[in-house]
Amino acid sequence: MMTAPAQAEEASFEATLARHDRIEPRDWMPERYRATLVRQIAQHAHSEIIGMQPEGAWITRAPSLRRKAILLAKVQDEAGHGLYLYSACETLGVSRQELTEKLIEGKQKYSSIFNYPTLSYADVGTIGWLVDGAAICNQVPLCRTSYGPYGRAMIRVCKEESFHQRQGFELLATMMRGTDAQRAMVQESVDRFWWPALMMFGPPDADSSHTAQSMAWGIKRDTNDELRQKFVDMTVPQARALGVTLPDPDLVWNDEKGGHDFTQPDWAEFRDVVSGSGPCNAQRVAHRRRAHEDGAWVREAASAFARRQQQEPQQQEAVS
Ligand code: BYC
Repeated sequence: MMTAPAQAEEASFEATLARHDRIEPRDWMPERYRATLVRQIAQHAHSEIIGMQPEGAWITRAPSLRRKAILLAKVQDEAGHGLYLYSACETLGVSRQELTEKLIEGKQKYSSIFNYPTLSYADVGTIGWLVDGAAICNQVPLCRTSYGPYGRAMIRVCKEESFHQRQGFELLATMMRGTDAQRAMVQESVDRFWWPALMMFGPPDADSSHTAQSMAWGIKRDTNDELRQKFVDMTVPQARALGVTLPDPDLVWNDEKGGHDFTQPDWAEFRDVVSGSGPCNAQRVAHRRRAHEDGAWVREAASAFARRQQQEPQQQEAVS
C-alpha cells in the first residue's frame, strides 16, 4: 500500500505530465520512468560518440582542405552532442564513467546505423543527408520530451543536426554535378544506407517493447512507425532533387493515406545488428575501449589539477 505522501508525489508527477510541463531532476519520479530515461538518453549519447567513427575515418582522406574542415567540425559537433546527453543523464544519478563502462562492456546499446562501414567518400554525404535527416525526424519531437534536461539538450542538438543534414545534401549535390563515376558513387552509397536508415527508428510499433509506456510518460511524442513514415515522405522529394533513386521499387505515393507506401527493411538483419553481429559492432566497441584506455592519463591529470585547485586557497590562507 502506498503512503499518503507517496500518493501525493505520484499525483503531482501525473498532473505535471497532464499539463505537458517538464519533470525536473529534483522532482519525484517513478523508478521505471527514471530507468527508461537513463536507457534512452545513454543509448542516444553513446550513438553520438560511436557515430564519430564512421565519418571520422574519412577526415584524413577528405578531397580538399574545405571538405576536411567541414568534416572535422561536424565530427566535433557529434562529440559535443554526446557530452550534453551524458550531462543530461548525470542529472538522473548515473555518472558518465558508469555509462562509458556499460558501453564498452556491451551492456548498453547505441544506434544500429553505426555498425555499417563507410566504404566511399560519398558515404560522408549520405550519412549527413539520410542519417542526420532521420535523426532530425526523431529528435525534433524530443525537444518536447517530458524530462527537462533531455528536451533542452535536444534544442541545440537539432539545430546542429539540421546544419549537418544540409552539408550532406550539398556534398551529394556537388558530386551529382560531377563525373559519371561520382554519380555512380553517390547512388551506390544511397543504395547501401537506405535500409539501415529506415531501421534507425526502431522496430515496427507492433514489436516495440517500450513505445506505449514511453508515449504515456511523454518521453516519446511519436511512435517508431509514425517517424519512419515522416522520414520517407520528407526524403522522397529530396532524392528527386538530387537525381538519385531510392532502392525501393515499391515506393509510391498513396493518396488515400496522404503518404508514401514503402517496403520495410529486413527486420532480421536489424535484430542481428542490435544484438552485436553487425558488420562493424566489434570494431566500433574495440575502438571506443582503446580511446577510453588511452585517455586515462588525461582523466588522472584533470583530477589531480582539480584537487590542487581545491587545496590552493587553504595553502594560501596558511601562508598569510
Ligand atoms: N539501434 O521498444 P523500442 C546521430 C532497441 S545519433 C539500436 O522501440 P525505444 C548521429 C531499443 O533500445 C542519434 N537499438 O525502443 C550521430 C530496445 O532495446 P532495449 C541516435 C535499437 O527506446 C553521429 C529495443 O530495440 N538517435 O544522430 O522506445 C553522426 C526495442 O525498441 C534501435 C537516438 O538515439 C536502433 N536503431 O525506441 C550522425 C534517438 N531501435 O533497450 C548522426 C533517441 C530500437 O530494451 N532514441 N532499439 O534493450 C529514441 O528515440 C528511441 O530510443 C528509439 C527506440 C526510437 C531509437
